[in-house]
Amino acid sequence: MRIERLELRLLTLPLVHFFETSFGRVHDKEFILVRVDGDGVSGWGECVADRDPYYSSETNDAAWSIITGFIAPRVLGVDFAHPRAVFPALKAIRGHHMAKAAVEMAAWDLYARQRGEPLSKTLGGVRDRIASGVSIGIQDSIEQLLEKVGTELAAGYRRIKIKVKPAAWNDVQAVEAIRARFGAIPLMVDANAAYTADEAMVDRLARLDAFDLMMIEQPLDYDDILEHAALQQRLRSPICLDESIKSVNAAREALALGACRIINIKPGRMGGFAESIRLHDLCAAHDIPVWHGGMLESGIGRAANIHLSTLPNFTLPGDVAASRRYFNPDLIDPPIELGPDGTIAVPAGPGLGVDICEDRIEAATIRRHAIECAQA
Ligand code: OSB
Ligand code: MG
Repeated sequence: MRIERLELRLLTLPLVHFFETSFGRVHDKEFILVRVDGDGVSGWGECVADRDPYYSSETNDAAWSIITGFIAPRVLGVDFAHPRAVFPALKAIRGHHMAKAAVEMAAWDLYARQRGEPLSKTLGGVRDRIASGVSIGIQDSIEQLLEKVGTELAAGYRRIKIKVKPAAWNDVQAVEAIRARFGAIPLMVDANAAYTADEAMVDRLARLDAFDLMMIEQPLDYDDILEHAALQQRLRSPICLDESIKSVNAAREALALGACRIINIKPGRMGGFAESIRLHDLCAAHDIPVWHGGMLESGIGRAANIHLSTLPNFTLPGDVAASRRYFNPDLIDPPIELGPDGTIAVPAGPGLGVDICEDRIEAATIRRHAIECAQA
């Protein structure tokens, strides 16, 4: 596989509903799309960096400059026997996993399309449908939150995750109200690192712990594995790490110290599919179940997430949900839909297997840049 041309675009798309986490509320999504071309075929990758360095230190501006200045020169015109060779070829560049992933995942799509096989097959997947859950942001009131939970349960989603933070009614009262209204539904919370390890905060987490949660996601700081290990000792609920698992090495540390019992895999955070597969395999060897996280992706990144979710150790429902929760219209047609049993079909065509609406991409593009291989 040889990439002859790489095109970057920055897009904005309005969200169907605002999304609020412990670091703020967003009404639209700004992201980079990467298109790579080789042998008359195109591959697509969606970058999950954001406008702001809040979930991660990477921003769209940083990713743009790293891709054009450092990643593109290391992949353009290079003969890769397999897309798993792309991440190692970028070793000289430290960090910037989301920038690397956008290009690496486009290379996997290109390779799978050139072979005429669905990406799930290239990645080693074993399923043709994936179990789907939802991530519900912080709302304006408990009543609004309960209404959202009711809507998503009625749609058939297999588990509900709510965002929490240690303020007002945004954690213990919210969970208490959901349990009172909906009973023993599969429920979990995601704090996006909003708690600290001091006694008052740990007490607050211990109160959440009493509600039979499937797991508590990333309660403490994004780079603090030691405190998560101490906290896991005090909680009955499994801790699931998201932000803290920035590499396979970080996961090895977390598992060795007992900092979590579940891991959320996001290929953007890991630097692409190859590192995500290594993380998946490491977790399987330690009997640690994994699920696929989400970053409010458009249909392009969403399709990629669906393909990766078909690997065998993705045994818990992930944050990969239907397009209509995010964008209307989406950048793909037909959009990703939820079946009545709370599962999503894995696209069967070559590569991502979805029809990309280039006219919609064009309309949402605010900046673009193409780089061609010198001898192409
Ligand atoms: O922590 O999982 C997270 C969205 C943006 C940034 C971080 C996270 C999330 C989500 C949304 O929880 C998942 C989704 O529905 O795509
Ligand atoms: Mg999370």
